Amino acid sequence: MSAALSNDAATQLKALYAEMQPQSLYPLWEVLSALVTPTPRSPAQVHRWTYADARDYLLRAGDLITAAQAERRVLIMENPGLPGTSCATSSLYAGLQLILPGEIAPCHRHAQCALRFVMEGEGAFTAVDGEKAVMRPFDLVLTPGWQWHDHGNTSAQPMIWLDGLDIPTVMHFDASFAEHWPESAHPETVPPGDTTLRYGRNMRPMRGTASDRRPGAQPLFHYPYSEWRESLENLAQSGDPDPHFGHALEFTNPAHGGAVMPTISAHVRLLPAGFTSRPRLSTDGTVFVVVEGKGVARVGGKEITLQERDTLVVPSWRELVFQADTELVLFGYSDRVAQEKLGLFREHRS
Ligand code: 1HN
Repeated sequence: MSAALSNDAATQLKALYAEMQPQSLYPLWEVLSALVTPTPRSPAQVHRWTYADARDYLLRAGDLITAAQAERRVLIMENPGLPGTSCATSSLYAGLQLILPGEIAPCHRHAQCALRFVMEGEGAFTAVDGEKAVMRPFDLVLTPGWQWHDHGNTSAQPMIWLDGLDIPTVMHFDASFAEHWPESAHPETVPPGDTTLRYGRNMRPMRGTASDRRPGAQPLFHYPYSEWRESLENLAQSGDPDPHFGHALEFTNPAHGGAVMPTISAHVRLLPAGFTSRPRLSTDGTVFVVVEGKGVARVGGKEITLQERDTLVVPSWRELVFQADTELVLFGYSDRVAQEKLGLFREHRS
């Protein structure tokens, strides 16, 4: 509300509001400027979780509750600006999951899309529709919406990964569905690696044939570190870094060449030692994991030091600068793809 009201009108309006309220009616003019802001005003805060600290708490939880008891033994990385919401950004969730040797996290499926980014351990698996993706550090594994998934650890070491899900997005649309498989693990449907050979080689089984096994829109679910790191290295060796991103690669869905899932985009970037990015703002609040190296993130006047396996969340529309003290490799995921589909995505590069 801009122009001043007479005292009399103001008094009568207050009385009007009080009369309307029991009928769930409110004056827009009192709240309009908070609803339609000239630029985004996320209540989320920039925040870093140090891996060593989070890992310690997670292992302590591992002494007290099994994966089967918990269904998923996860520490939620909740944004301090969004208390009580289990949100890392306004639209995305982040957590750290632990599976100890011999454990199984039981099979279920849900409308929510999930990604796993492996932090530690080797040889445990996520099975997607009964196919195991055997995980190594910094592999990306997807469990797209409504695909059955269970996790198991047949290795001798604890396995820890970051879970990234679109939980707040699904909640926003009131579109959550979930169900449990009748047994703890889905029966093995095909040997590990089958999907990569079938769909991950710029080919696909002829549509409508019996060998076209995977859901058409989401065939691929394992993006190994060994492969993406080699591609990123090649990029870094053969050209100049982008001034805002450094050397950056987006993970794609081979079904259409776009983002990995309908609600989540994921990428990796490599910043050469000594590189400082140009400032950039974007509407997609992003969760980053430090894969290699040391550096600093400068976000709206705050300086945050970054070490290997730290998790950093940067909310929508905060000016972000990365400074690489050593060569710095980052993984990041955001809702960029969803915003692009809705015509909302914006960025500003200086
Ligand atoms: C979930 O299904 C997993 O499958 C992990 O590992 C974290 C957080 C909220 C809701 C579902 C998993 C989750 C989740």
